[in-house]
Amino acid sequence: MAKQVIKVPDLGGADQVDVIEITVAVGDTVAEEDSLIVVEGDKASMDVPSPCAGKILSISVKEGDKVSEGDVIGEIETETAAAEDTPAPAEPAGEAVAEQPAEEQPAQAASAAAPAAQEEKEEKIAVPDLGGSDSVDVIEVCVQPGDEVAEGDSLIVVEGDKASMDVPAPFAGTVVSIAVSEGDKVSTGDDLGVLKVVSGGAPAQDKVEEAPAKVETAPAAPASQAPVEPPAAPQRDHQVERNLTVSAEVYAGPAVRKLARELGVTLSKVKATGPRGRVTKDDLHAYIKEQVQKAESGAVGVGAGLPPLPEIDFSQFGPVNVEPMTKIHKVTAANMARNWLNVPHVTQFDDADITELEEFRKSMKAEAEKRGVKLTPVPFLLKAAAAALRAEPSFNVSLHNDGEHIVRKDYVHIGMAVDTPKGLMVPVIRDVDKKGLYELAQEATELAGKARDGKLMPKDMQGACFTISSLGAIGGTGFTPIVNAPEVGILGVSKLTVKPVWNGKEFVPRQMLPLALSYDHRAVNGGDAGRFMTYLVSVLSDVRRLLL
Ligand code: CAO
Repeated sequence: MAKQVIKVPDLGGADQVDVIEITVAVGDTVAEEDSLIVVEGDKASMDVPSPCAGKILSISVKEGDKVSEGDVIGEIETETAAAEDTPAPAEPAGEAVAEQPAEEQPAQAASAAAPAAQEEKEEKIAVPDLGGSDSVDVIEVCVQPGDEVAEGDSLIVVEGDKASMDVPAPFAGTVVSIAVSEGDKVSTGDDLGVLKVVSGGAPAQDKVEEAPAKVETAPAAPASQAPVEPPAAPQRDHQVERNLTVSAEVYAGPAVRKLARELGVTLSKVKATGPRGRVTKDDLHAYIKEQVQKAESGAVGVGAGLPPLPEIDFSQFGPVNVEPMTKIHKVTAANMARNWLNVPHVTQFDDADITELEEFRKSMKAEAEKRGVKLTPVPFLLKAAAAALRAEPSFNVSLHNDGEHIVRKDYVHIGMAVDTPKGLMVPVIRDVDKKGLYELAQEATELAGKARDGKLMPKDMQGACFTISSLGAIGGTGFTPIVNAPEVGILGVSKLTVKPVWNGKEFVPRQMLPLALSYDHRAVNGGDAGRFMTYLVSVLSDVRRLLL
């Protein structure tokens, strides 16, 4: 048995990188190449693998530390006889990496040396030295003809078995053509395309010669060949940026990591299907698609980072019958979940004294029937709500998608919740403020009939500014309706009851209509809601106000 000091290997020129993860603990037995720590530079992360199999004796770094090449990571007790014979190297683990000095690396430019003149010139570019690995996959083509690139910008990303790297532009210029596509296999010296030098100065073809990026791709590379070979000079940064991250939890390339960061996806949640458990771009897309589908279906627990409810087999408690939900039911479920989660709801309550309204309505019933309409409280509610929306326009708005504007509406369309055998539907009555009670009664009856017969067209259910949900004919003393976003308010109407009301001298029986006004507190303040409700109640209590 022998003790060996483990040091930070060559980081491809990057210094003072952050230790973002310690993947082993003292006492752990590790195999060659098992990840010890994960470090992260400005743009990419990489693991530092164990140079040999053995038992971790100590760890000298902690998460959050900054490390550079040669810093001590810890100590390992080697297991093998060979290791025992070998004195613990004092060199960094990276020392074990097969060094390939820059000067030994072949020039990759397929073109002639660049002229120093100011004239524009097209230059062929070639795949640089891949560190002895041939036939690596092109996993990303980062540019297209016409793109302007700066020296060092990524042209393509290639990936071998263990690492990926970008192939940077050897000089600034305009991409004339790209000779490879995603999925191609390329080797050192292969034609990559043509770059046109942007302006004065030689295309630094010599830079490619000086600094060919390298990547270790051999799947069976011994531990001593860490996944990162030290490339020469300036392009080493790019190599480090593109190294795959291997950690106990996630194995993914920089491009996938970047995309995950942009999309706010926690990579550890993504099911990996790539070689050796690598998370691929397709995996990421599949994960996002799944999340979107779940969210759209209103699946419980999806959204707002809520933990999902456990699946329960109800048959264990008694006989059950599992039936498919109707399409309307599913859409309603998704909408309700979305609105409930997105809209900060407040619900305000009041009772409207509709004793006089009821007297008037009943007195008009016969006449209404002669006209072929049924005069229920709903047309009055529609008319009163329209008047309130005009009087208190703070409710006749929607929040703009950009989160920075309010859309104020100069029309008054009101949705009416209809209970149908297939589920809840909300047809919309247009320009309610411009229509009379008979017209509204007729339209409400027609739309409710269409809803129940499944004959509503999509346009019949669009464009509402506000919704009325009346459960008056069904019963209940009150309920808190869910705002139907992008509307910002909804009125829940419950069953009219006769209540004793104090008139200053005595209690008198009055017909009181319970109202519940839910609103989106992002758009509407309590004061607005109070005014809206007070106005609405005053109109319902004395419908003559509608004439004012
Ligand atoms: N209190 C007491 N009685 C009421 C009432 C109330 N608030 N509202 C209506 N009524 C009475 C009507 O006057 C009518 O009685 P008459 O026949 O004696 O006149 C009776 O109840 C039945 O009315 P209706 O259902 O035929 O018509 P409506 O205009 O009241 O309602 C509609 C139309 C489409 C709103 C209703 O049929 C409906 O589907 N309501 C359910 C809405 C719903 O599901 N909301 C919940 C959505 S989830 O938030």
